[in-house]
Amino acid sequence: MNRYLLIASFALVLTAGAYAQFAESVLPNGSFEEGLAGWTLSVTDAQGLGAKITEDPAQAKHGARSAQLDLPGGPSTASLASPLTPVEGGKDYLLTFYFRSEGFSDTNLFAGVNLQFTLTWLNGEKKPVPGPGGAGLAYGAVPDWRFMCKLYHAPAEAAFMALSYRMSCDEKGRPSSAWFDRVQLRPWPGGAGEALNTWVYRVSEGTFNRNVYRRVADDDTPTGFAVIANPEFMTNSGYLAGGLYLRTLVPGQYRAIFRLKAGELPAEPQTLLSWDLNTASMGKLNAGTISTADFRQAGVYQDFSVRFVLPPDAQFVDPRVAWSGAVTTSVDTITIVQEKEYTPEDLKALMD
Ligand SMILES: [Ca+2]
Repeated sequence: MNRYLLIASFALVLTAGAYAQFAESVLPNGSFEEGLAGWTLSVTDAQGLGAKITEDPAQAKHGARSAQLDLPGGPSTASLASPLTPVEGGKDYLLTFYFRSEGFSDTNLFAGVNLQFTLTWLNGEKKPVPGPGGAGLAYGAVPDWRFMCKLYHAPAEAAFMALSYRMSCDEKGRPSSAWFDRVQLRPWPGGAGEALNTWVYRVSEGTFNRNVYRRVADDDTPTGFAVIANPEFMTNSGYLAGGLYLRTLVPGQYRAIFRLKAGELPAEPQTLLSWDLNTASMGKLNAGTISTADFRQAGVYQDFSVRFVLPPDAQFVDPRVAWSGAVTTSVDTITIVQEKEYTPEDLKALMD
């Protein structure tokens, strides 16, 4: 191969690499183009109201079909579980899907009809293992297809994942339907990206629940202040950090860094806190827990870095920490690092 050809092929590799973060989905028939093949349906309808799960050839966000769950009002449930999808334990995965709904509630408050998604992680013997779960979807009707996006860290023992959508209606619920399409679970490459932009927020300046926690002097922080949760003085309630409501972040890839200190590290590890990256319209972009076992040393600040993908229309991102009430915990800063700003091509790869 001559010199010029070499240069040309190198350039090609670079171009391909710019979008390589979007791997193929490992979840089979996520667009329901093969109908409900591979999915497991379960309907409970003791009164014979006509609850059902069908493929819908009239409505689709991707391709020509979607899955439709129908509850005609009255006590009934319908659930739709994905094929068992092979995953690699300890790796990150990006779950994305579209849904829309009719009926439900006019007020966004619960009116007898509930819709949620859950994740079940299973080991090589297909036995469930603990891991990050799903969330409730909107109580109010969502007339237009809504994009959902969430980054998951597969438990170390996981070999499979199953996603399921569950809809339920009680005696007060009105007739309701929900549609799902383009369900994707994409392996997400590991490692932190380069920092394009970095924003540091000091929690002690006010983004915490002041009714519960206190701002205290702390010589271990650059500002000399931190917010503390101490089991001697308070019980578990309220956000130890939260309320930033970041509205200026553009769609892209980010990491959030929670800077935390644990007062002591008990011999028997305990959950110190839970964290999440909450949004107005699409729930939590990522969520998890931190245990005392995750700290190297008691009384020393440590950074906990978590990644998230921000699609358009999230309205805001609120990085939050909820204390578990057991061990004295201090929080210094929340840092947001932008690793990649999505181009229109990236958004197309994420959302199409
Ligand atoms: Ca489809």
